[in-house]
Amino acid sequence: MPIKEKFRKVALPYREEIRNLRKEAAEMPLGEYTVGQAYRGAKGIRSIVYETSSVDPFEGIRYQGYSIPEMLAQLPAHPEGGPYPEGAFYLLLMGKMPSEQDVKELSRELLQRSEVPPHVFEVLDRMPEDTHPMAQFSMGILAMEPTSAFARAYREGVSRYDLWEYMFEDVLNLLGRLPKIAAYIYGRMRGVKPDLTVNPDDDWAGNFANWLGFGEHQSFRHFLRLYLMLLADHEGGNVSAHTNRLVGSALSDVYFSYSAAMNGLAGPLHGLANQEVIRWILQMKQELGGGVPTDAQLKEYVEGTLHAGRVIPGFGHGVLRRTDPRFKAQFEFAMKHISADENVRIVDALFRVVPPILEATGKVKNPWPNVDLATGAVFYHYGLEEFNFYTVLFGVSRAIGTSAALTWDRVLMYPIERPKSITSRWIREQWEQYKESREGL
Ligand code: HAX
Repeated sequence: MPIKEKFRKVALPYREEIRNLRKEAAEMPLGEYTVGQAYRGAKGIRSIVYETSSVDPFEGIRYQGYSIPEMLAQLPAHPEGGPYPEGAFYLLLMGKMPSEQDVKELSRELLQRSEVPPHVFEVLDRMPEDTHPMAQFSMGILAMEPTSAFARAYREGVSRYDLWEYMFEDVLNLLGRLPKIAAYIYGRMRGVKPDLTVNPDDDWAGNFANWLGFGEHQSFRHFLRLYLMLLADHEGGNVSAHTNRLVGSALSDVYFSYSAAMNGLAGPLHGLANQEVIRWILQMKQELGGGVPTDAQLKEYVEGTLHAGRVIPGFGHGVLRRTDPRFKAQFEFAMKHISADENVRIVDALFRVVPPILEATGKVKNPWPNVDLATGAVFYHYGLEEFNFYTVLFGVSRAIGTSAALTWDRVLMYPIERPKSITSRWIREQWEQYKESREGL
């Protein structure tokens, strides 16, 4: 019998057995936490120290203590619109709001570091054109590894106390180069070689918009800044930030760690959800004959998606328990600038229709929109219709926060991460003893 068939006979009954054990033993304490939490992806277990940001389940993210509305009010903004994302990096790293001057200096420094070693583009050119842009992005980042100052310093025996300085060099180079790599990938998707000339009078995100081919489009540039600022950091436990930190904790350099982080961001339950939302909306429109569906049609479509055993993209969260303020900021932008757009109107309708349906399942802990619900509708409206590319934009943003955090990890010399794992066999044994001890009471 083929090994897969043999394994299926073992795996499926075991899955059932563990499903029962998870239910029965969910409340059994594991130290301060429970078996249920261990099985649910360590949700709510405080075991990561992450310096730059923190998520409150009801209020959302705070960068160094500043909420999204506070940042939108206080971060320096470009005259044509949008907070400078470099400002978020400054805030996350330094713990205080940058001045206009701080942001301009940083922007200039990142642009000076934006040159991508030519071999990186050659590596990308060797990949089949239909390779998912996130696979290209991850590969492009990894291809820069030979340029790591941190790896060289480690090889040369630099003291552990000083390694963070080399990490910081890598981080700045990474942030400088990522927009060019992303723009190159976007160009490949459209069969064009982008003009990657730096305009020193433009900001970091403005140059990125130029390289993507949207330089003349003021609203796009405005939204791109907003987007890159909003998604930069979301504390340390989400898949991309945690991966970056975990891999970095082995003293792998930032090219290794951020490439790995991007492989996690590429998952549909995480960053890929931004492409999945618009893909799902477009498919819905096609199946329902186009236009904005009625609420009744939407309800039926959403229920059909659930019955097919799929998730509703753009809703739910591992930590948040209210509508994500990062969604609100994007949605407010959309309602202000492009409220007549069909996809924006569908997002508006989904915001109304989906939460009660998810709530009625009785199991979804957060039925409200997450950060990814409105993104695609806006980029699509502005002509960036290649939705497979959206997660790359997320990836450029996420580098801002995770790199600031990783720099702090090295400054503070946090050790290699190595949480204790347990087996289901061990849990079952503990569970039997626990039950016995409680029966004796
Ligand atoms: N649609 C359908 N079912 C959902 C759901 C959704 N949007 N959100 C949660 N559920 C289900 C879960 O699959 C789980 O079902 P099972 O018990 O049968 O496994 C149950 O409700 C309880 O899940 P939860 O505790 O509420 O949520 P999790 O922490 O397990 O998962 C997810 C959080 C974000 C992965 C989840 O809400 C989801 O799959 N959402 C849709 C995908 C999505 O939009 N992801 C992007 C999230 C934001 C982000 O990270 N962006 O990068």
